[in-house]
Amino acid sequence: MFGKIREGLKKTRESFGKTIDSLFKDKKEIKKTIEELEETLILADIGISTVSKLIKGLEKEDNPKESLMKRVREILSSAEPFKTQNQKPYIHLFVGVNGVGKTTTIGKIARKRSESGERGVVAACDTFRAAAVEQLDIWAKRSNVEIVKNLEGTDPASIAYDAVAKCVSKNYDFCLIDTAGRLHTKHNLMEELEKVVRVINKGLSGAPHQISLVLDSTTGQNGLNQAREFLSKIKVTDLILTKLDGSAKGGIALSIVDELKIPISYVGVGEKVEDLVLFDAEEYAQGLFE
Ligand SMILES: Nc1nc2c(ncn2[C@@H]2O[C@H](COP(=O)(O)OP(=O)(O)OP(=O)(O)O)[C@@H](O)[C@H]2O)c(=O)[nH]1
Ligand SMILES: [Mg+2]
Repeated sequence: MFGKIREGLKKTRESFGKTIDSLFKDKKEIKKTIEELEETLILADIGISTVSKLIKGLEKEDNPKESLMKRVREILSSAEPFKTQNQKPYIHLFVGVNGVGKTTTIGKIARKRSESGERGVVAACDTFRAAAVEQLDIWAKRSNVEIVKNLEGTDPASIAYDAVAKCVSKNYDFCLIDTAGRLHTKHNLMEELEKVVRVINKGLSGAPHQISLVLDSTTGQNGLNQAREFLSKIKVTDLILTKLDGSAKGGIALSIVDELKIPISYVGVGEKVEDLVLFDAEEYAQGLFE
């Protein structure tokens, strides 16, 4: 059976993998091949510094394609894999720019946790759009979890606080906190996020246990810039790469791991509840090529 990550990488593989294959099959001068390879890697949204690592001295290798695949594998497994801790309640915060897939990802995780017998809440701290709360409400019902949402005039931090307090008092297993999409360049919104984190920590020492930055893989290198900004403001623990199924820019995962040294925890490969899978460096590397 083919894995979901491989399936999600179909578009990337069709442009990237196929080009690389034909590059190495053409009996051209190896120098020329490496030059073209460099271009292909950059076009697949792998940043320049990572590309340099991938191609350095490749022409001297006995089997350049094999060596390239090995290097890709090494880079993808270079960040310490993300491990969920066993805290109860487990407080998990989701952040990211607009429309990347935060709410959908929360819905998927809520369902998984609920199906495995855990009890918990989702917190609708997106107070900008009424529709955002409704969207989370639908997921909550589908997943059979409670939702904590705003009363008139409450701010995101106080909703997060209420949600955490509820989980503590009811001895729940998890709390998934949704936030409004925000541009990483908007200073006041980033400050609001810092406040949410602070207030959660007041509600439960050591929390949030996980802060996932959700990135849309179709945005490629721009996602890397977003990540840098978020990382400079809050303690992001891991990245969730969504919409891999619609993206030919799956190469971005290499830049993320190589440049930010932050693990990818999950990969989103579609809109349905089952379309969220744990990141697997080996399957990802393989899926880029074949
Ligand atoms: N194809 C595909 N679509 C996805 C994936 N994840 C999310 N989406 C879709 O992306 C769109 C935006 O998802 P949301 O979950 O609303 O994104 P968000 O980050 O909560 O957006 P804001 O709250 O507006 O910032 C929706 O139409 C989702 O169905 C994925 O892995 N693959
Ligand atoms: Mg949302």
